[in-house]
Amino acid sequence: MPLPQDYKLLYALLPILLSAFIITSVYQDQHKRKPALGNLIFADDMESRRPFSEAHRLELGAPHSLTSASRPGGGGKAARFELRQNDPDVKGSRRAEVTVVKDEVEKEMWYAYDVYFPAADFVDEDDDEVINQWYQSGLGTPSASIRSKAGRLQFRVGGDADAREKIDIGPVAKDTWLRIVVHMVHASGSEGLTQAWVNGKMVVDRKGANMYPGDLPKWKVGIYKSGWASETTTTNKRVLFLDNVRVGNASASLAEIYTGPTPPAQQAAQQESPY
Ligand SMILES: [Ca+2]
Repeated sequence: MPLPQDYKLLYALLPILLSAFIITSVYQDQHKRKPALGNLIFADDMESRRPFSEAHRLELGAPHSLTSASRPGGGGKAARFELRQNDPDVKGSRRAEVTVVKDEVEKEMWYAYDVYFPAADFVDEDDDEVINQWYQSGLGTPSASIRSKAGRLQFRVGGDADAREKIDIGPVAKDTWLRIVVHMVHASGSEGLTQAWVNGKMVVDRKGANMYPGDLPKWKVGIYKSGWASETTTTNKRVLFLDNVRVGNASASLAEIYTGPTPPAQQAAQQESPY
């Protein structure tokens, strides 16, 4: 029996209607899982079972390299990084690192995280390690990085690999949370800008090149200890915790990127700074 004209039209349109329904569902599902971030292009409070699940790439050599842990001092969860001297090499050296953003990096950016160094598992020594770096692929040692060395945090930055400036930004305070915020205009020329705050206090305000000529850097956090690839040092283990990792674009602000529940001004008034 021939179908009425209306049914023929319905059957003809059915594949199109179904496709539209599926596309709409997938879009809505993605929308539900990714809340609007405003001017932030990455934000992870580490409360999910998998820390850094939305990051660009994980560079981990062992099961202990990156785990989900209780936030020291309470208040939910944090990401726990552990690097051991005898860990397998990852990309030619000892590292437990995450590339948070790569392709999303633009000329002007904001970066922020909470970091916690446990006294028992982060013993001071002269041999340094990188806890955060801006790395330009194929161009060797990072043009900008935050390192720990002999109990001090050091911001190393410049447009010439052999003459990067070393700026002391305070002690590697133990068993307490440090909130680090960095604002950068990435440039290999004089228009470059590097600003940093620790616990709301400005510790770097530097104009000038903060990268080598070439592509914009990717941003990495974790533990990278190049010395351990070829030698032992006075310790064989490094542990740190990260929480509230955020990356913002040029339209972000210090208040928006700040990694604490309270704005910097109030925070400074309520807490005694270790600096
Ligand atoms: Ca958290």
